[in-house]
Amino acid sequence: MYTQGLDSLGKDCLGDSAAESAALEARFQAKIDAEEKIEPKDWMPEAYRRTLIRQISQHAHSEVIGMLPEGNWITRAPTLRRKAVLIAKVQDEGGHGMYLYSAAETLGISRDQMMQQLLSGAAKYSSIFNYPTLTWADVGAIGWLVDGAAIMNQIPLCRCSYGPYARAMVRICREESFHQRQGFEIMLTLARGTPEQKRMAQDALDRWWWPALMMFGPPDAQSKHTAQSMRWKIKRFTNDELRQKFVDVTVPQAEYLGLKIPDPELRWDEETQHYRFGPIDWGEFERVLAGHGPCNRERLEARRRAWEEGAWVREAAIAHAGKRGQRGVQAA
Ligand code: BYC
Repeated sequence: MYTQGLDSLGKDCLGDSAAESAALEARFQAKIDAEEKIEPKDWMPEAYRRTLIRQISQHAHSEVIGMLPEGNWITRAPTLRRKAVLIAKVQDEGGHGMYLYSAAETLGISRDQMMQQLLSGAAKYSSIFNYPTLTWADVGAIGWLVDGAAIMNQIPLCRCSYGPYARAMVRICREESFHQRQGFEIMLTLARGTPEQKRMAQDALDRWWWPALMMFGPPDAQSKHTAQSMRWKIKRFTNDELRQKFVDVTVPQAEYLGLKIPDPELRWDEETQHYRFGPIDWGEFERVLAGHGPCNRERLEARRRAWEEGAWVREAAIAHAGKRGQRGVQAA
């Protein structure tokens, strides 16, 4: 539905003279500068469209792949309440993926194409989901740190210049904030539990801290997309700015839990009024992005299997829609 008209807009542009293209671009940027939303049928530069497809589809893939590490603990959640909450959270993540795929479809790419990009390895998904969930405390650490980092990154996306993405993010952020609290509550229970439970919580923090900082992407000096995405108001803050905000809010939370952030260089800087933290191992980040993280292969295998095993559902749904369509035509 949303993609109607995109083709004709594209063709109009092909015929434009350089001066007309420049005028269209200037009008487009003026709209963005005036904080107006860009909607699917509006004219947009091809690079803006491509950037959004890349970011939104990768975001959708991350949500769907992100169901796997936590889904791994549904059968082993320690109580019925924990199990019910975890099922709901994982289901929310599937839902976020669906809104985001729909938002990306408004830019003229199909869900099948996005899925092929994921399964072939052409599209990325968040590095964080290539780490294993070894204990129940990891479910707490994911909620607290991973959803915490996600919120920090995603609240500004509610003001993204592209309307469908911004609107999808409003609902997603509300749910993410609930997810973050349930994770923190698991960590609090463990941190105030037996010495063994506290050790489990500390061990989870030790393993998830640095990968959570990597979620914000490469340092600004190496981020190839940030400058342009900021001009287009897709991104409102740089990767390093968001990483710093996350550290500033999370360190006091760790102190409240009585847990220690695994960074000997971490300290409060009176002058800047921010926490200073030690160097991030960007070599590890690059290895994970290149497919060599602890769980990359397993995650993609699980998605491939789900895609193949779901083929009959997609075929049945298409056949059903076809029959309903025919009946509709006959009734008309
Ligand atoms: N992992 O120029 P840069 C969740 C890539 S899901 C993998 O800074 P950009 C949740 C980047 O794509 C969380 N790849 O890029 C779900 C680019 O490669 P390409 C997902 C990364 O786009 C379930 C290259 O590195 N959140 O919250 O300006 C349970 C250069 O980077 C990563 C989103 O997707 C990474 N960590 O900035 C719990 C949010 N970082 O595409 C929680 C939306 C960078 O050129 N996305 N890369 O091949 C964004 O805000 C931005 O895309 C990023 C990267 C900040 C991630």
